[in-house]
Amino acid sequence: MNMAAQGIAIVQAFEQDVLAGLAAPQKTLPCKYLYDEVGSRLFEEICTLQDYYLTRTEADIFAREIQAMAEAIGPQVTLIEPGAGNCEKAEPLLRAMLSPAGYFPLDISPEILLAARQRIQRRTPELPIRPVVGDFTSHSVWRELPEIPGRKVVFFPGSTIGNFTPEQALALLSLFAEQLRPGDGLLLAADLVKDSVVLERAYHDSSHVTEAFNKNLLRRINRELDGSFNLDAFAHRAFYHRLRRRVEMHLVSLESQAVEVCGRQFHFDEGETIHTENSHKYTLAALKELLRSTGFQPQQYWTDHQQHYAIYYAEAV
Ligand code: AVI
Repeated sequence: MNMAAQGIAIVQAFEQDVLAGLAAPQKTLPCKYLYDEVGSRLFEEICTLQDYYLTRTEADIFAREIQAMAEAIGPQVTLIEPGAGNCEKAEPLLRAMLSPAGYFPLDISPEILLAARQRIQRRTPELPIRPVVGDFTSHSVWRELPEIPGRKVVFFPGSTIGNFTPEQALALLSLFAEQLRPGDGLLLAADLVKDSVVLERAYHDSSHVTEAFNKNLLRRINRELDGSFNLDAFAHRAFYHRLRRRVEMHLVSLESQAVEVCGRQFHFDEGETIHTENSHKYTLAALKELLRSTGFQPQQYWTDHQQHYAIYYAEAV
């Protein structure tokens, strides 16, 4: 599929997913749709917030351990990054790696990918870079990758794995494993279970940026799907669910109301919510188990001194 056709398919999927999600008994919207242009900018702002410890903790681990990670990955490896965005995390890793053989970023946004390719190519003109546009959870996108002769490592930073339910995480890592040969690798970052006050502050920040990020999804539906959401009639809610080990993000209807999307009406009771995101938190043991059960042999992990966050290197078996 070319990039234009992929763009159309993504818009159609948005409409179908929103209509199905709002018709479900627990209204829900897939969190991948939080990232339109404004949403992506708001997420970048979230990453700079004091309350949102994840980004800086991951950055500190990378800064301290990048050499050890590059050694674990080994020489002449092709790095594949699902959900690469602006590819900023891969750049220092590629620089630390010994003679990287190539870089394949996968993302749904062609503009961001192409800008990133230009930037990286300017700095490392000899590195083969092949961006692939599409949803990395779909098998078809992986088929767009050409045959890679040498070793490959899938790089999945940002604790994006947390935004998948345990079943979805199993399916996703199995999908990664299917692309790999024995001895290929996976470098996976995940946020760890911790004090619920710390977790809830990260998703209900004092500057209200996460609130704007969550509500922007309604603004996007209004714009792209002819929606009639009144943003002031919804509130942002984020809480840690101890049993499910996840922070849930919701939009709470502040009144009984009807909303139109694509000419269809949806009723909201006062207090009814749209579940917009899960952010699962892992223990080190659960992470190891997830890797083992999806065809990987965990090799090594790096963490911060508070054990708030972990980056695991595992090899495909
Ligand atoms: C992208 N992802 C790992 C973020 C997270 O922490 O789950 C998305 C996010 N949602 C609210 N704040 C950040």
